[in-house]
This record gives sequence, C-alpha cells and structure tokens, in this order.
Amino acid sequence: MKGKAGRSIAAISDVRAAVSRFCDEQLSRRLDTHPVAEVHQKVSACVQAVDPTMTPYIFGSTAVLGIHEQGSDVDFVCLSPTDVQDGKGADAVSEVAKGLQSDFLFRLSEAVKREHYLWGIELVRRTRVPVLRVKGGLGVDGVSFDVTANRRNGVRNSALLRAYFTQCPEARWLSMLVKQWSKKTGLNASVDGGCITSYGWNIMVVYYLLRRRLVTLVPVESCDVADISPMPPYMPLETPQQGGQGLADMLMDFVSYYLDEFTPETEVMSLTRAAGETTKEMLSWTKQAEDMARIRGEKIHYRWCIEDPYEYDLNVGRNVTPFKLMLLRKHLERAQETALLLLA
Ligand code: DUT
Ligand code: MG
Ligand code: MG
Ligand code: MG
Repeated sequence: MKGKAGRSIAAISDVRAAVSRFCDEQLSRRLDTHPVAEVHQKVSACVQAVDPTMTPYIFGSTAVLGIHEQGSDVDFVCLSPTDVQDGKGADAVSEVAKGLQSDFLFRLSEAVKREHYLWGIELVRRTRVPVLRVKGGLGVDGVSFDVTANRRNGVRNSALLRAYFTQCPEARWLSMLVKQWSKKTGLNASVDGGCITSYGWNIMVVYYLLRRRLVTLVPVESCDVADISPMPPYMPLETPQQGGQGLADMLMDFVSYYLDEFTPETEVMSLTRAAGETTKEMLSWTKQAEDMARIRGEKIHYRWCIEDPYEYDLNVGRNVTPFKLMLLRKHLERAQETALLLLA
C-alpha cells in the first residue's frame, strides 16, 4: 500500500497480526511489581539509616504504567516531610539545592555500599538533577535503579501520565509499543546517540491521544504528591479489545500523525494548555533563543518541542538536533512500512 508522498505503508491486516503477537508476548511475561517492592524495601532500609525522616517514592515507568517491565530501571526519589506536605510546590533549581541533594545522595551511596557490596554504584553530580545510579546484583537484586532527592516533579509527571493512560484501554499498550520501538531504533535517550527519553515519548503519546480526543485534558495542578503513594499500585494489563485491532489502527495513526499532521516548525507538544494551542512563539522557543541557550554548556534545540509540564521553560525534546530530526523522520517512515519494526 502507498500513503502520502508515495511512501509504502504496511497492510493493516499484517499490522493487526503483529500487534496481537506483541501483546500476547507481553501478557506471557511477569509484569507484576513484586521485584520493585523488594528493591523499594532495601532502598528504604538504607535511607532509614541515613535520614529516617526521608521517604523513598517510586516514579517513572512503574508508576506510569503500573507494571514492571523487564529491562526497565526503577526510579526513586527521596522526599522530606516538607516536600510531601507541599506536594504541589515547585522544585528548587539553585546550585545550593543541588549541592544539598548531592550530599544526601553521597551519604546514601555509603550506606548502600555497606549493605550491598556487590551492587555497582555511581553518583552523578554534573547532570541537571544529581542522581545515584545503582546496578543491582544477581537474582531479585538484578534490578537497576536511579535515586534522586527532594524533587517532586518526577512523581507529579508520572502521576499525570498515569492519569492519562488509565483513561483509555489502548493507551498503555501504545506507550509500551512506542517505547520499545524507540529503544530498538536507537532514538531513545537511554541508548547511545539517542535523543528522546521514554518520558518524552510518553508525552508524545499523550499529546497524540489529546489531539485525537481519545482522552481529556488533566489539569497539571491536580497532581499533588501529598495524595500519591510512595509505592505505586500494580495495574494488571488486559488483553486489548478485538484482538488488538483498535490498537493496531491507533499505532499506525500515531505514526502518521507525527509524520504528516504535527507541525514541528511552529507547534509545541504540551499538556499544559488545550492540545494544539501551544506554539513555539508563545514560549519564545525561537531560532534566536536556540542560538543563545545552553544548559551546562550543552546547546538546546527547539526543532522538536515538548514542553515539560512542571519544569519552567524546559524542552524535553532539546536534544533533537536538525540531524536527529531527520533521523526521527526516517525512522517514522520506516515504522509506517514495518509497523514499528514489528513486521521486520
Ligand atoms: N524524568 C523527568 N524529566 C526527564 C526525564 C525523566 O522528569 O527529562 C522523570 C519522569 C519520568 C521518570 O523520570 O517518569 C523516568 O524517566 P524515564 O525516561 O526513565 O521513563 P520510564 O517511563 O521510567 O521508562 P524506562 O522504562 O525507559 O525506564
Ligand atoms: Mg525509568
Ligand atoms: Mg531512570
Ligand atoms: Mg515515563
């Protein structure tokens, strides 16, 4: 089949069969959150030893999807009682705040080393957010995790994504399909040379769902850490309806939306205002700003704009250079031919 501009498009019957295989394979796996709960307990014990007033919260994919996928890390943030009580407060961005977070994470790393001497530990202070990266040992400890401190935004943005993904039964599946594809193609920032984090891909999925009116806008202000559990509840996945036919159609529509309808020259993917209303001009994400802006010496790009719902003036797509945008388009075209490589 041929689509716009004469590109070939996979036959929908093939896409449906491939999507159905993907779902069956996922459903045959262990996706419950027990392994995460075990790591949570171990991390809690170490946090307790360093500062008993701090509580580790789990966010990221475990919270967003309500499952634990093999190969995904576990994201933790340690919050103080004040952080939790002021659950809608803005996160501090000063160097002083970052220094305090690093100090706590350093003390935590020492406690983790004492308890779990086989785990690989790295404290990264230079990033926008200081983070302790831990590679677990063998068996149940084989889960890798990141720990940050005193930052609510990850907990809030994960709850926001979850509130969207629970509105429509296909949404979680679409997120999983897109994330896996982004990792396979190397477009995911977790891969060397990748440019958009899983978080960014999730915002793209939600923005698409909003544009198609498959979900309704969730006010960003509604996510309050004070109402969120430190360990997100497990949400078992359900077999998609009609053997995944609706999901297959949605998947291909997602790809064609970003290839042919979304206008990266002017439009911003945003969950802050009604979908379609946010422009680069409104945010001053212009060519001039691009020439000026730097984060820790790294250039910010405004070619593929994804507004962070909680950070001020932050493009989640900032690492999409003109070259990577071209690559992204090529991969989307190829995704249209191969149903996100599911047919490959
Ligand atoms: N996060 C941000 N800003 C970013 C990237 C991540 O706030 O630029 C937070 C929110 C997100 C969490 O970190 O929910 C985890 O991000 P990641 O990209 O690891 O997503 P994931 O959903 O945990 O996917 P994966 O299965 O790839 O770990
Ligand atoms: Mg993660
Ligand atoms: Mg992570
Ligand atoms: Mg995420």
